[in-house]
Amino acid sequence: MNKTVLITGATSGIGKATAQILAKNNYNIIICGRRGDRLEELQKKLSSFANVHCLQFDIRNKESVFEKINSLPESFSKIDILINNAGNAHGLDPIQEGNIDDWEAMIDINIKGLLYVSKAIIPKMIAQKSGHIINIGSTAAKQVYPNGNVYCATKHAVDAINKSMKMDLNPYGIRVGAIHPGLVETEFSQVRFKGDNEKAANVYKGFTPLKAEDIADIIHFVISRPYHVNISDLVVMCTAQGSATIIQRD
Ligand code: NDP
Ligand code: 8X3
Repeated sequence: MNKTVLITGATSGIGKATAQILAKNNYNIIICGRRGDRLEELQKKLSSFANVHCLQFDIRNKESVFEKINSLPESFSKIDILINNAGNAHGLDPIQEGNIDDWEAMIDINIKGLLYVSKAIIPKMIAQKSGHIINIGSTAAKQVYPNGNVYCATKHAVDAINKSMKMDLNPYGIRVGAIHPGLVETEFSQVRFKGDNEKAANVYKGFTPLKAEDIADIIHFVISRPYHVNISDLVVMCTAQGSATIIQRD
C-alpha cells in the first residue's frame, strides 16, 4: 500500500519540491500551508501522479492545526511520514535592533508550530506502532552567525527537539531524524527581507546555492531506506559553503 506523507510548508521551496518528488514516487501526499490557491494549484498538478489532499492552516493557530489534522478523510488519516518543514526567518538584525514581532513570528512558527503538528500526529503513530518524522533544521541549528540571533535560536530548538523526540519515540519504533540544509535558494530570503527581492537575490549571488530539489531528493532518500535504517542528523551544504559564515563567491 502507498505510504501517506504530510508535508508542512508545501506551498513553496523545499516543501513544494518534496511534494513533487514524492508524488512521482507513489506516495499519497497531504500538502499544508496558508496559501490555499497555491495548495490547489499544486494538487491539480500532482493529481495525475498521486492522491493529494490539501490542508490549509496557519501553523501558529493550534486549534486549527488539531482540527484540520483530526478531520482528515479516512483515505488520508493514517499518516506514515511527517515532514516538519514549515518555517521562516523574519529580519536579520543585531539583537539590540531586533523587532519583537519578528522574534515572535519565528518562535511561533519554527518552534511552537512544529510542536503543534507533531503533537497532533504522534499519538496516531504510536497507536499504529510505526511512523517517521523528519524535522527540517538548518545549519543555523548547529552554528550561529551575526544577526542570526533569534532565527538561529529557533533552529537550535528544532535540533534539540529532534534529538529528544527521537529518544522519546524510540520505544514505539518510530523513526525520527533531522535534515539541516545550508543556503537553499527559495522564497526564504524574500520572506526574511520582507519582499526586498534585490536583497534576497544578493544572498545567493556569486556561487551555486542548493536548490529546493536537492533537499527534496535527500528527503526522498531518507524516507525510502529500509525501515531498520534511521538517518537521524544530516547537514547538507552546497559545495561553495564552508560553514554558516564561510561562502566562496566569484
Ligand atoms: P519558503 O519560504 O520557500 O517556504 C516556507 C514554507 O513554510 C511555505 O510553504 C510557507 O507556506 C510555510 N509557512 C510559513 N509560515 C507558515 C505559517 N504561519 N503557517 C503555515 N505554513 C507556514 O522557504 P524554504 O522552503 O526555504 O523553507 C522551508 C524550511 O527550510 C524552513 O523551516 C526553513 O527554516 C528551512 N531552511 C531553509 C533554508 C534556506 O536557505 N532556504 C536553509 C535551512 C533551512 P505559506 O506561506 O503558504 O503558509
Ligand atoms: C537558512 C540558512 O544561513 O540563512 O536556515 O540561516 S541561513
